[in-house]
Amino acid sequence: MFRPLAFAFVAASLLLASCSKEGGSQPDASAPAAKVKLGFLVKQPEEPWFQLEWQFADEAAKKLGFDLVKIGTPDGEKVLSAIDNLAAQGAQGFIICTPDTTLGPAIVARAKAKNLKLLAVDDRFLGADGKPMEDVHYLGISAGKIGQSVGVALFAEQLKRGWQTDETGVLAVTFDELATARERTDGAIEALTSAGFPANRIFKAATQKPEIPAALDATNALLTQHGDVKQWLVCGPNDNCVLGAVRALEGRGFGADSVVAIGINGTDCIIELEKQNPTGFYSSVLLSAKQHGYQTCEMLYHWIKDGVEPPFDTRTTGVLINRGNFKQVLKEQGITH
Ligand code: FCA
Repeated sequence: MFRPLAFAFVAASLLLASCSKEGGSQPDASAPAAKVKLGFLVKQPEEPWFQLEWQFADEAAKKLGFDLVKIGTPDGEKVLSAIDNLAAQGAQGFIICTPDTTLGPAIVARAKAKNLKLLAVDDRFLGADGKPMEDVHYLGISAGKIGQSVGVALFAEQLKRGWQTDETGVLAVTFDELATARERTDGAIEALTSAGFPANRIFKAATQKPEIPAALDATNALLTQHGDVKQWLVCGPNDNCVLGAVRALEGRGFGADSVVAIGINGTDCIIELEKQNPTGFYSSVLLSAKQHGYQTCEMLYHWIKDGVEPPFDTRTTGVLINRGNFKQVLKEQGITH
């Protein structure tokens, strides 16, 4: 027998139940949580260092189960449009190595406007007062200490080779507009002078950009003024700056017997160390791309998902690699398999 009243009651309660579900007034434990989406913006996507950061970020995305959007942002305009783009895609935050540290305040403002959390990696934001923005979460290298280890190693190689100081020069490729770069070369120079290397035999070649062609040009300009130097010790902010110097020195007949060059990154020099015949590029400080790519993602992910705010300032170290140990160390660090 059909009972209209009972039917109306059941239908009405079903309707109510579905309304309350859609209105969200009742928490629904069975609904899947929205997937976290993070951006990873880098200033020089062509540099192996940044490719490796991305590789480790991909590993973190897979392990933790978030979506990763990788964007190359070589200038300020690209950074701002990348932030807008991430927000439009529903991302909750991003990690960034900015193409210019003075963009810091503009990046922070745009991220805030779009409700995105951010973590700066490698290159620390500068405020309008030219000081580091200490209220922006940052993970970078212990630049001064790493630079010092380069200086100590260069001095040891000079002694080992028995090169006379009055015939030897230090060539420091510098990029002083970037604090982490300046601290690295300052550290190397400080270690060399405190070991006893004369400051007046240390020459700086300021590069326009931290990359091979610009460093090569800067070194060429410097070498024309120092034709009397017979052996060179070379340092710089990263592998590519040092490689540029090594190529310029080769152009003037300086090779493995008269050059000891030590880089930083340890990622952009792998092809160099794999060359059958040694070049002037002697070794590098391998930085921890895993911490810069994987750990930064992990920090941002937990901040967004679990409300665990990362520390404001995290610093990483490096390990010296050369032709003798690089294959082993790269394997140990999960860079090669
Ligand atoms: C800077 C340099 C990179 C890398 C990174 C850790 O961004 O430009 O090559 O050394 O710091």
